[in-house]
Amino acid sequence: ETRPRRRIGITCYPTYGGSGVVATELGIELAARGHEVHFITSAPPFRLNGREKNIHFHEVAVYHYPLFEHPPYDLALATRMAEVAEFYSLDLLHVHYAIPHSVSALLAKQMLATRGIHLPFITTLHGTDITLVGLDPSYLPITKFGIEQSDGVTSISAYLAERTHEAFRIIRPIEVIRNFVDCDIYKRDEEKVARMRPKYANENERLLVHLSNFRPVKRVADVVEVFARVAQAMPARLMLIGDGPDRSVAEYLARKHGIQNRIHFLGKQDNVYELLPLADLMLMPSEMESFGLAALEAMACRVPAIATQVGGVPELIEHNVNGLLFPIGDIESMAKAAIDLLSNPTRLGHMAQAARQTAQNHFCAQNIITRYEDFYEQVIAGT
Ligand code: GMT
Repeated sequence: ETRPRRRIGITCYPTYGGSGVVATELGIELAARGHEVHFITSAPPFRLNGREKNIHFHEVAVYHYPLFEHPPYDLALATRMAEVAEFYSLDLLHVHYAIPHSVSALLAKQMLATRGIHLPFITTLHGTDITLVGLDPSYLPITKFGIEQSDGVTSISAYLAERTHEAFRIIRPIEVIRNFVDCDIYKRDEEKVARMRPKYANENERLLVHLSNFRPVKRVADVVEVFARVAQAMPARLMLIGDGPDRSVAEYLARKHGIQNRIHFLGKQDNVYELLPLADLMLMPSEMESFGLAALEAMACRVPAIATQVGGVPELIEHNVNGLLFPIGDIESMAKAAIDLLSNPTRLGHMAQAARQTAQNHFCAQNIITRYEDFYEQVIAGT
């Protein structure tokens, strides 16, 4: 292996959402390959214990002065990025989620340039930074600017790259590097499943799962509606993993349908790789997913998903092969499909196997991390 070892700064939202998960996992994988990784974030990324080899954490502290109605996080971040980059001689900054991270990185780069230090930065687009937040007219110009000024831009699906080109009228190339999963951690271990599953479902019951941050875009109400129909047709239980604004809606609907004792509200969980393999089927009826990392994590654990045909999801799920896709809000079709599939163990088994195969063949960390490493070299060489 002739690849140079690099010093890389990573910034993300550390505690919430898929972009933070991807950024953290990427940092862990890069460190395992010998690179020196510096997380520059507002809090420690949740999967880190702070003692991993080759990983450093630099907290961005925001100064609260009574005059500031809104503490200037973006500026505090830019300052910390510049300090860390200089102190540790970083080769590159890699920011996840455009707002405000690209603009802070640009400021850091400009601050360092006045002192003769060169610091290129890459922005990875994850989804809502483009589809929701970035399209709010007040955010659009600054998001577009941050993307255009980046030394390299990647997106986690082809859909998102296309969407960014269209909606932001951006002509610069965007490298599509899809999300990944550690197939050695996210897998089904029969012995572990046999031990843990009885805690969540009896042997005669089917177990469904949903994993998200319970924001309206996830349509958690549809999850409960679909499950209510499944639970009427067969003995079944549902694990709801995560927390967020729509959790009370889910609880309300569960009570309304009289199925609250069939649903495990598990809240936020760190080790989802232990819970996902226990399920037979995932429900991901989102209004939008630029990729759908939760479905990939489930698929790697041999759990196929019933999902919506939106955004980048079809780049991961092929209808009737490794999962099932439906229009947004089509609760009846999703429920019918879930009941049919759960009643047909052979078909479910084939789909589970195909789901694992997809994760292994196309989305395993090993291959995708190499794509990032190649892109880093390209950007470092080109700037
Ligand atoms: O979906 C969320 O609520 C979180 C959001 C984020 O940026 O953290 O997720 C986006 O990035 C994930 C990781 O790349 C993707 O798997 C999700 O599909 C994407 N969410 C949306 O596009 C709604």
